[in-house]
Amino acid sequence: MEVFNLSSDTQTLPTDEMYAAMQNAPLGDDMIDADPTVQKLEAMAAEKLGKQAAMLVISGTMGNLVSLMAHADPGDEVILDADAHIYYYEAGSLANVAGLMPMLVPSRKGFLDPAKVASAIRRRDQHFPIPRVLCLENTHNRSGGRVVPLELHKKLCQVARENDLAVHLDGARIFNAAIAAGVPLTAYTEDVDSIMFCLSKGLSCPLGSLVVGSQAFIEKAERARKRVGGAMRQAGIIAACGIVALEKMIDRLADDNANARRLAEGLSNVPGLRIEMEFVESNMVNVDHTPSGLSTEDVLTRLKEAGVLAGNRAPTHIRLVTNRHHSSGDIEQVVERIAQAMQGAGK
Ligand code: TLP
Repeated sequence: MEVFNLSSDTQTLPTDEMYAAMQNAPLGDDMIDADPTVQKLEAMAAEKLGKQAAMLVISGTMGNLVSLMAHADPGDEVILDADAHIYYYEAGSLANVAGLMPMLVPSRKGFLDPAKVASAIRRRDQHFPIPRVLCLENTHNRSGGRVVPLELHKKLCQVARENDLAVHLDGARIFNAAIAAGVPLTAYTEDVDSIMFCLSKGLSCPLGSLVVGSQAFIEKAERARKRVGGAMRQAGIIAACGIVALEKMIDRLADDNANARRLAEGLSNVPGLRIEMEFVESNMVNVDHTPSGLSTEDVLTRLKEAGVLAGNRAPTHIRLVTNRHHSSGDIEQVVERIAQAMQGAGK
């Protein structure tokens, strides 16, 4: 039986063109005198996002971490959503590696309220840590890939600006966001100081993320990358895939977004499952299985037995993420298999 893996878009495998690019990439020692393929990728990324410079890192987690280390000193404060990936899924590196204080502001399903952010920013006073950075995330992972609208994004940046805070955008899936919002990518990047985006998700690279910002910021981030052991040697092997990704893999993310919508529509008719359709905006679907009366583990096991792998959002949800390995026909099959697997559960 063919297995459909919708646990994450991190499951994507390199394209044939990526394998060929890896083999043919000119290489050098990036820690000493630069790797030409890395340099080419970094220049492309900076240009695409409308910034001066970029830096390749091995993961999104490292990209977020070194960005924050470049923006703030130990003891300083970072304002972020309690559901932000940086806070929730990055092993506490914000605190235990960078030494930064999180100031949590609850979001409404991924949407931060500018007024709440403003009131969380403490004045300069010796009693308080110094607030330095506001972290945004788009698409917003824990809310099921929601796309923060441009108007709200800009308001949040303005609040940060008015209060002398830098803005870091965790844009692991920023291309999915811009495509879904129907705006140019730079509309989301022009007001922020740094962006991390991932090559290793829908863009299909085996690994790698980019940190993008001003020249001065990237110089600081390079130092932070070195401190955490992330400076690399012949990293052109990775960058070669990234170049293919930026040239060929961005536009097709619209298919992943459309397939997630198709999937959500199909699953909304399955007894035992509930989906908030207005939150299905990019390539993810958070599915509430509460009406089924089953535990998350039980739902995941039923799906696995039916050849569908999903992510765990216990205790009430599973997560399904579409990627380039799923055709629209596959999505129909996935819906059928899930409907079968859930038979007998719920009303
Ligand atoms: N997200 C992964 C898991 O960690 C949950 C996934 O499968 O979605 N920012 C955002 C918004 C992310 O979704 C992720 C990865 C990261 C940062 C971290 O990237 P990596 O996994 O490359 O360290």
